[in-house]
Amino acid sequence: MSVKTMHTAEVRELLEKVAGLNQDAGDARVKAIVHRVMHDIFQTIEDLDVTPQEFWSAVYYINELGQNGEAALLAPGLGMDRYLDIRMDAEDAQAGLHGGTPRTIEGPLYVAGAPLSEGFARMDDGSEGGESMILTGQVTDEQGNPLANAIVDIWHANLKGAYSYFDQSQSDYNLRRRIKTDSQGRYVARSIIPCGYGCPPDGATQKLLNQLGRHGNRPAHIHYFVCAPGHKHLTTQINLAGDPYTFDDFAFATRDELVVQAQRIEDPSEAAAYDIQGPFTRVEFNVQLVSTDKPQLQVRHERNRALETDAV
Ligand code: MBD
Ligand code: FE
Repeated sequence: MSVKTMHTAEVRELLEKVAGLNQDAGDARVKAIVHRVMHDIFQTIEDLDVTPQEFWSAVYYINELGQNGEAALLAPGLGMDRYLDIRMDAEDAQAGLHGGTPRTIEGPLYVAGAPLSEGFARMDDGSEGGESMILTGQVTDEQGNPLANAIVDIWHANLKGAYSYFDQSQSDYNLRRRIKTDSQGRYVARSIIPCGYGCPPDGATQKLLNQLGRHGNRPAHIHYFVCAPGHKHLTTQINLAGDPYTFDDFAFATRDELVVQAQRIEDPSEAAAYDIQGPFTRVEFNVQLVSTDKPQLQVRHERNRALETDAV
């Protein structure tokens, strides 16, 4: 069966009423988006001959996704976060804003208000063991001048790929810290090497990924927000080289410039300098921020975030 009804006056009028186009009340922008999206869904049903059975399974799938709180997890899995980044990169290029450390997606697991310290922070609570990590770097402007007092907001997973707050077995703000750079623009974090993330195997996101023949894994990665007055806010991540998923991330966040090679340090005197017993792994990530006088570009864009109040 392949009937065509999208061209009829009946369907056109239905879509207009659905989106409230014949009403004065409401929001014009929302109406325009809903009108377009519903049109495109109807068009998909027509073009692909979607059956009622297929349609209703999709409706109840959305319920399941919401019940699990996984909508913001499926989004990056379907490349939507990456697509928004592609658009922002293109907007920057069009505005002549070149250079700086590349952005990549925020992901759904940020928690606002992590402890803030100057120059150095220990991020892990010492409860897990694991390989000690010294994560360090310098924040500069495009000319390479150090940016003192930049805020480097870092978060990453534990040895199970789980994030504190969402994983209630971890202590508050475990593996989440904000560090203010020193006079040389430097930050140092002591933590543990994270493991990669995997979507909940019985969750709604993985269920759809299975039907697409895809896995739901991310490589070991570390998230960053970096900001400094007069500069563009940066949302990014680093991926640790050598992870089997480094170039096969279900969330499409890997960018070549953001893959870092960790370095094993065996020298006991270096470990002692950080008060670490035995060998550790050093990860260096330098950040270059792009200057802007536009206040709206100096802060992260709005989005629902755990524990976020007005102050950023
Ligand atoms: C993560 O840790 C993450 O960063 C993203 C984008 C999706 C799921 C888990
Ligand atoms: Fe993550």
